[in-house]
Amino acid sequence: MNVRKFTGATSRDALRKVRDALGADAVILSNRNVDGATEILALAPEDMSALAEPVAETPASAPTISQSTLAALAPRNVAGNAAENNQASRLAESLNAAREMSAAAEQPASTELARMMAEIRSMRGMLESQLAGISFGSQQQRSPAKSAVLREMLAAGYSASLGRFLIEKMPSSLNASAGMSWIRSILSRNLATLSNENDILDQGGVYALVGPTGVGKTTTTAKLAARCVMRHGAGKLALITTDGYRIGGYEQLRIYGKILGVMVHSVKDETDLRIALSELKNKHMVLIDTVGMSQRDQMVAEQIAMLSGTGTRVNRLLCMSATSTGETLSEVVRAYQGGGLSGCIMTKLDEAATIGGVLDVAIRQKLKMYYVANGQRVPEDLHVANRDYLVDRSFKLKRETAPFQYQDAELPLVVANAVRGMGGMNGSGLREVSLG
Ligand SMILES: Nc1nc2c(ncn2[C@@H]2O[C@H](COP(=O)(O)OP(=O)(O)OP(=O)(O)O)[C@@H](O)[C@H]2O)c(=O)[nH]1
Ligand SMILES: [Mg+2]
Repeated sequence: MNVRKFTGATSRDALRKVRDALGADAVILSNRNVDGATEILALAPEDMSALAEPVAETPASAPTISQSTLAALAPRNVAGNAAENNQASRLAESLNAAREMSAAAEQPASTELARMMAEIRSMRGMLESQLAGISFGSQQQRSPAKSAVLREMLAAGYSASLGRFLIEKMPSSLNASAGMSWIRSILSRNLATLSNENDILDQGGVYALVGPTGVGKTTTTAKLAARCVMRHGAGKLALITTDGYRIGGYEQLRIYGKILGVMVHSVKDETDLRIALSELKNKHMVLIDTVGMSQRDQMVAEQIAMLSGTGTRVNRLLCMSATSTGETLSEVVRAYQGGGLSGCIMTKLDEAATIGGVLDVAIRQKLKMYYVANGQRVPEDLHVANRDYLVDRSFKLKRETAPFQYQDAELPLVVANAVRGMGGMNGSGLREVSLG
């Protein structure tokens, strides 16, 4: 493959040079400004065929390794063994070549080219993941504290991608215990919680509790209703359920309503809900209990449309059971996100062996955590979320997770997989994690 560089005072000049040298069908790989001039990297059309060859086999013609890749590999190059060095630099070169080429995907000239670019992108993903594994392996040798911290995070249920992201940023001077304090403070800083319960109870408004089946929506609605009644009186609150057609659905909330002295309205569809909300607009607070549905159910989108189409602002609070895995919860958030969730409520804290997964998802998705439910008792088992307590607790929970623990030697693989799964070195949601 023969990538050529053309420079011109303007884009037009540079493009003319490309056309003169390589013809009208030249493939532009990149176009950027360098010191006020335009620099274009281009490829002759006949050279495109070279792109179809496996990238890993063409390190000799690959451009130089990028600075960030070098930085990731540097320690290994000093201390590591020669074979691994070679493997790492071959990977780095191939990765760089794949990167350069995938830049061309911005202007696919044909389906064939698009197909090749897709292949290149997938190779790039694979190479990035392998590099991450190798670079982590070398870091592991240099800094056992970082490995120990990562192992702790994984055992607490946090994702490998968040773990890897944070231990990379963790100051190397810290030992394992200071490292854990550092991690706790970063996690806590990034977990948004209700600063004061007045924000919801005194401000009032319409809140709908949504989420998968059986996570505790009805129970939590009753707990919230009780808190509201205790503070403002039963007359200020109304309850609505969209759970009218399941046997016992309406009944469950109606019983709680009766105990609290609050009317419970049952609605079937958007029109019903619109009418009910307009009749109840003089209420300080309206709580809507919704029918639970799997995040994989297409009805979720209909429910979001129903709640957003009433003309009244309905704040949707997602109930996330701490007993679900982080993977499941990520899926849940994606499905229920719709036009935007106001926040979340963690339920079943009392049943969960780890709560890192739910905290991880809340941090990554920037979901403000309002409350935490830790039992079946209404109204006692509901607490305003406290970020320091939750993060601390995530590492302190006694857990029977021995069969799920990773050995040191397995950690590089876990990290490599995390990079792959997140679609690159900077997984989604992680770039915005604040470190100080
Ligand atoms: N241990 C524990 N159980 C809870 C908690 N919250 C709710 N539950 C129990 O979980 C079960 C389901 O609770 P519901 O409130 O009916 O859940 P839901 O989300 O309304 O369920 P669907 O309407 O069927 O989707 C009940 O047995 C509750 O008592 C909690 O925080 N901890
Ligand atoms: Mg329910």
